[in-house]
Amino acid sequence: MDWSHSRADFPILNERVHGQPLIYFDNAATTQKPRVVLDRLRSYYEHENANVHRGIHELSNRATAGFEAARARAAQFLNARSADEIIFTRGTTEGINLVAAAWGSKHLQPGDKILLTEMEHHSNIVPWQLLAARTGAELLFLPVTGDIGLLDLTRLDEWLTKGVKLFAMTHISNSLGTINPVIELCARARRMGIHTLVDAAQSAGHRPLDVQEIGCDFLAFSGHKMCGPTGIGVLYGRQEILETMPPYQGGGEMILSVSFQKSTWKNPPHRFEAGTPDISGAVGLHAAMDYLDAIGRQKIAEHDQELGAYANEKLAGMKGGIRLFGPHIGRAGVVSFLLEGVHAHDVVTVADQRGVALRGGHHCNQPLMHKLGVESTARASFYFYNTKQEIDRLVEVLGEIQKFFGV
Ligand code: 7TS
Repeated sequence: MDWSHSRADFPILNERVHGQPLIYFDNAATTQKPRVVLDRLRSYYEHENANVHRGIHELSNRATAGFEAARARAAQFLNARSADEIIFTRGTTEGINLVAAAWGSKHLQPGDKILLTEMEHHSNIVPWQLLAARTGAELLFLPVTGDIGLLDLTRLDEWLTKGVKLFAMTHISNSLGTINPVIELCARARRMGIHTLVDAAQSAGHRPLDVQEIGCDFLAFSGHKMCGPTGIGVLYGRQEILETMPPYQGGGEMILSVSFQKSTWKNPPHRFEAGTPDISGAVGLHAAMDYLDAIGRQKIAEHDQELGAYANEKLAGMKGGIRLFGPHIGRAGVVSFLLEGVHAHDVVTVADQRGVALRGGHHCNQPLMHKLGVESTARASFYFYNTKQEIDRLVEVLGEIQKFFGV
């Protein structure tokens, strides 16, 4: 497959930074946006902009049609049974907070347990800590094994015990590049009557996702990590569970009737979308989903894995000390590493001077970093518009950095 056509769809990839051609390797933080998404945002504001659901005038009808078409498209993108299972959020973080607040406060008792893994992003830890503090529930963490960063599945049944009410797991680790077997994890939880939530922030837009095949109860993702705009995301929730949940926030759009003392609310998904939503974000996300499916998510997944494996192999082959994190095979397009004797922030700062955008830090995985015995790593994360030549350039730049720091 010739990926140079896709690359040409992204105007920003022609930028120069510090006088150098840009090599954008920070896709786990956010991806770049193709022209079709930028054009869709512009046409929305030029021809359709109004508030949704409330008006009877033509523009309001156009905006509502665009917003609800995006919901139906998201349902199709995830193979949800119905568009009523799709809630628009600000992103993965808000999706998880919504479940913690609305599902958690209704269904959790003191002493109940929530199972997470040691490789979770802070956004799949902190909302549960807040919920635990409110309800008296307890958090458990499924261990990760060593630097290769796989979940210890041999011990999973020890953790899927009676008191566990929810198992929330990341699909792909944003710092290790581990791809977790979510179908198996959800099936094993379901057998024990435990609900499941999949954090798909790093997998949506990178591989096919089918919530019925995964068998999860909730799944959250962010539009901005898959070619869509910032500020929009999706929470999938199984309909019969959404119906049991009280609202997350109160306000306009989510009510049936309001009196001074009391309100009644709409059915899901509107019950969970108080206030004016990110309408342009939703229609922009619709364009992003169409764009990704025109390329093919399976092809994107294969390309990601090829780039991840290539980078892993090239970095492992570097002279001088380098520590690599994450699985050696079957990894996603995310590679974390440390050059011996050079702080991750210094690596990122010097790479930036050469036009290479990396990320250095704890990647919102502080407990995992602690477990690995490091404070931070440098990370290169890829998307389909990246090339092996760019990875070769990264290796060259890292060699220059080693020389510069005399290591
Ligand atoms: N879950 C995972 C696995 C993530 O990687 C991220 C963001 C989030 C949740 C939160 O997504 P948000 O869109 O709600 O912020 N990860 C990263 C990252 O790796 N670098 O910057 C953000």
